[in-house]
Amino acid sequence: MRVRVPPGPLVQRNKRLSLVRHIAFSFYFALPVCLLVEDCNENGIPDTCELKDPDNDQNNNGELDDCECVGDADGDEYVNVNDLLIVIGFWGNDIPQGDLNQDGIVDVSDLLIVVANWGPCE
Ligand SMILES: [Ca+2]
Ligand SMILES: [Ca+2]
Ligand SMILES: [Ca+2]
Ligand SMILES: [Ca+2]
Repeated sequence: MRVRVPPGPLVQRNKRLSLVRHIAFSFYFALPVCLLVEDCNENGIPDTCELKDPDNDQNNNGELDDCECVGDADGDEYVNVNDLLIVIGFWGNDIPQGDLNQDGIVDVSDLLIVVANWGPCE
C-alpha cells in the first residue's frame, strides 16, 4: 500500500531555493556586468561599462576617448591642421595613421573625428 506523503518542509525549502537561484541567475544576465578594473577618466564609472556605448570610443581602439587624444594623427598632443592634412593625404587609403576610426579606409568619418576633437589634448 502506497501512502502519499504531502510535501514536507524540505521540499518547500528546495522550491524556494530554486526560485532564488532563478532570480539571481536572471539578474546576472540582465544587468550589464562591468568590472571595475580601470577608471581612466576617474568618473566613478568602470571603463568596461562606458565602452559599451560606441560614442565613448569613436576610434574603436577599445580605449575610452576621454583618456586619449582622439584625432591626433601625428601624436603631438594637438588636433590641428597638421592632423587634417594627414587625413587628407591618406584619403581613400587604409593607412592606419590617417584611419582614425580604424574602419579600414581614410574618409570623411576620419575627417570629422579631427574636426570634432580640434584643439589641444588634455
Ligand atoms: Ca570611467
Ligand atoms: Ca578610443
Ligand atoms: Ca596632432
Ligand atoms: Ca576610417
